[in-house]
Amino acid sequence: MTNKHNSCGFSTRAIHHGYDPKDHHGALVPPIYLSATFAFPTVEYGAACFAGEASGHFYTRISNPTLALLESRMATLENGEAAVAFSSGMGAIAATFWTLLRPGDEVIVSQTLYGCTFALLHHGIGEFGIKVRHVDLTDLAALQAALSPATRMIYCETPANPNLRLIDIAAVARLAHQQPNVTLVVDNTYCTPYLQRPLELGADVVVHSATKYLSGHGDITAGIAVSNQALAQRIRLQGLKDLTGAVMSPQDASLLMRGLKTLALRMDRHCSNAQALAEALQAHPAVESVIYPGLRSFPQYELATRQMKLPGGMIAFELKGGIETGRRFMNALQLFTRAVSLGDAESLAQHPASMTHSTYTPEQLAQHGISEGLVRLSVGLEDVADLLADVHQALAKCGRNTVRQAATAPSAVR
Ligand code: 7XF
Repeated sequence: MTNKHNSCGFSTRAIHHGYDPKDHHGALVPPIYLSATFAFPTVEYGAACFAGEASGHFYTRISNPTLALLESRMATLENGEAAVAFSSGMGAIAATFWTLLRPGDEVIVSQTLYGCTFALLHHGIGEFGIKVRHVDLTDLAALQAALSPATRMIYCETPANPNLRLIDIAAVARLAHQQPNVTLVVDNTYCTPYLQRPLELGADVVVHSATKYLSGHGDITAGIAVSNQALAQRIRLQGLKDLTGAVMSPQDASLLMRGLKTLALRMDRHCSNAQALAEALQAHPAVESVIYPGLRSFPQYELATRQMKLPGGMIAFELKGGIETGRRFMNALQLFTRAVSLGDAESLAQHPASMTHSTYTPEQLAQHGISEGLVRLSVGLEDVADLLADVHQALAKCGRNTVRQAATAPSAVR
């Protein structure tokens, strides 16, 4: 694999790293190796592959040339040594948990997490003898008090889905590493390595839902874990190969590499569109509160500017009148699509309490800072004037009773 672009900038590496057309009949776009299995020249070579003594590809659940190229690109973009590709973000997260945790271990997790990660902790590993402790990781004294000799992992999202709370990765890493055998795992889905690189701040593993900004076009589900060579190899050989089998398809790896080529351009646009929308929402009399790391009113504005290159493409906000007004607002949107997921070219709106975070009970939602009235926007790549016009027309309508109308006419709901 050619690595002559190692010293180049982010976008150059996202486009070129690890590939030279000269080695592939001049093909500009890397070929997709669809093969599930790979021929052994001899029985002895095959046995050496299985013993870990030969480095060739032998079965796609363990490695494949197309996946290997994607993995090397993700590793360089996150400034890690190695990456492992998965069929979904949950595949990457589950494989990381199952690889690094054993019965009797404790995992410290931040207060707010994506709903299925929360479910995996409470209805998955939490039921297999692993103690899950939610700690406010913005409170370093609380983290210090929660760390015990049994702590094996600290896990967080920053910004958190959906309330955008931030964790100071460098500060948490310093505390984590005072103790041997504690791994800090950061879900970097909301930022991508273009906005934030947790490994440079001291994290040990970065996980992603690559379904989102990394692929960027809403046409695949995918996940990635990035770490040092030793940890990545453990996650590959245990978490991927044996414990989940959640391997990414080579076709999806090709689509993901296509997405990576425009990641920097897209993120710049997501962020500038989101900034304009957040400011417009904040200035509107129907809006109760807006959470966006690019607003001066954001409680962790200083941390956001220090830790993230730009404030991201996600906004959470509440309307006066709470969730009833929020529903009317979402049903009145015409350009925004009512859908979960995020990071697509299309702008999306959803209601975390009843959708992405419905794995929490109402009590847990309150306890974990996800309010009932919160509306989440994934700001897309459309023209900002059109997005502003859509939000303004929906805000103008949300005082009126459009709920019954939308409920009886589902075709009107995009
Ligand atoms: O398995 P997936 O590729 O869907 O990724 C899971 C996942 C992991 N981490 C974060 C921060 C995520 O946001 C996700 C998926 N979230 C979507 C959302 O919040 O809209 C899922 C739709 S139910």
